[in-house]
Amino acid sequence: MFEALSSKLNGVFDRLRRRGALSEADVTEALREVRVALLEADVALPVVRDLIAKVRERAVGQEVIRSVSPAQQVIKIVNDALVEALGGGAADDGKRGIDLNAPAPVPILMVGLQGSGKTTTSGKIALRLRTKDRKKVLLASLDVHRPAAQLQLQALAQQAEVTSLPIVPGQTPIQIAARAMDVARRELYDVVILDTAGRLAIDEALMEEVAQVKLATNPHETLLVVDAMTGQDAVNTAKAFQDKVGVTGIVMTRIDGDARGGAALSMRAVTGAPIKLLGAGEKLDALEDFHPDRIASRILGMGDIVSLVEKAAATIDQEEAEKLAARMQKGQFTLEDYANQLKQIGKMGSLQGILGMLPGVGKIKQQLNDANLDTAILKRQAAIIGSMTPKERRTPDIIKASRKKRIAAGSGTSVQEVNKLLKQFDDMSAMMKRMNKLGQKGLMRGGLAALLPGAGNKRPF
Ligand SMILES: Nc1nc2c(ncn2[C@@H]2O[C@H](COP(=O)(O)OP(=O)(O)OP(=O)(O)O)[C@@H](O)[C@H]2O)c(=O)[nH]1
Ligand SMILES: [Mg+2]
Repeated sequence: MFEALSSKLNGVFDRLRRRGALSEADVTEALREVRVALLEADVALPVVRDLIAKVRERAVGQEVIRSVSPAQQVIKIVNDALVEALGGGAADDGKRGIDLNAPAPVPILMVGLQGSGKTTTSGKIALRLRTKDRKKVLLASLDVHRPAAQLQLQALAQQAEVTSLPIVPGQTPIQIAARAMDVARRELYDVVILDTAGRLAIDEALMEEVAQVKLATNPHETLLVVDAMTGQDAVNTAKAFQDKVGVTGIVMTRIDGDARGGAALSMRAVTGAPIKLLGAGEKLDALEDFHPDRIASRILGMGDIVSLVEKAAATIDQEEAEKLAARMQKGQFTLEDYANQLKQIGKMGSLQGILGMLPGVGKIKQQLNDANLDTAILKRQAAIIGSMTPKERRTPDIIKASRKKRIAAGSGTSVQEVNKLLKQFDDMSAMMKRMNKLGQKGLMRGGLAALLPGAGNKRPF
């Protein structure tokens, strides 16, 4: 979501780095560019002003200009200011993630505009609480305005393998909420998620309905769901909800789209409410915790290694990965291993999303877009390898014209594609040799770019 902002800021900082010694005028000029970049990313004006003022003050106060690596210092100061704007200050400690620290059943109320993603997010939260936190979750839809709304939540509950409150036609939202809490108390649920009806705009009647449900259920969390794609409107919506209903946290959805990211940066300052979660896709597992420091790193192009490793740890088979690493080190990496790896990567979701978390990837991002790299390609490659004999997988050198034809036919691809895969595998083997030579330290220093066969090469792997 922060790609445009990230690439602009990187441009500014690259120029700063090239300068070496910085004059005060250099810093002022850089800050002017940072300001423009933030405004273009749709960050609210008062937030931009505040952020720039803070950075300027600290940059002067710390005598950046005379320090050893002035550009790095400026970047560090901007980073810290971004983290603060995103709600990373000490005052916000303990306000991240969903707070379940209350007597069970803990009610969570979901509110927001029409189509912002309340129902989907309810399902996502239910799935996460059941699997990660081992909670017994009850989902209840209070949406009596849209005919299929209650069935939609019921279907999501099934997917998440949690219970949904039986639908009783004709009940009011308050009656449904009361019934949900009653069932939850009797059947010893840990958490009750109450999904409310959306509204087109800040509609007084519906707002009143939410306020009443809130009064009746006394939710421990009132989560406002906003669509990141609506930019500043999301911030205005949040402000209105905060003033009229009161929310404990914000869930920002559709960060998988090309939103400019300004809303996320403005939210905390304008509404006073912390962003707690991010929705990054339509699937139920596309829910991320909001970590201000990690987001700031992503914006500044430093990558979000922590999230990447966490994601990998959750999806990749540890034993498999260790075996693979051992074989790589011994130079025994085969096409079979490659097929296994493809499967694991496929499990982690979109490649663009994964690579976006890596440091230094900004520069090759375009390359990746050009290569149109997506999981569909991975599946085709897996099919190609699947059509090979075990011997061919171990010694791909024996794959000549007639074998290529057979493999292409067997996998429903073309000889060209088979050739491409074999070439790619060759490149990979070469890369692994380089990786061994580079060693761990070199890898850290050069980042991913060091592994690529020649910077600027069109082939990403
Ligand atoms: N790409 C993407 N789509 C999302 C995300 N969250 C929700 N959606 C999609 O947005 C659409 C609307 O989501 P809902 O969960 O029905 O929204 P809602 O707020 O409950 O809508 P109403 O109940 O009508 O007010 C659905 O098609 C979802 O799949 C997200 O994080 N990313
Ligand atoms: Mg809904």
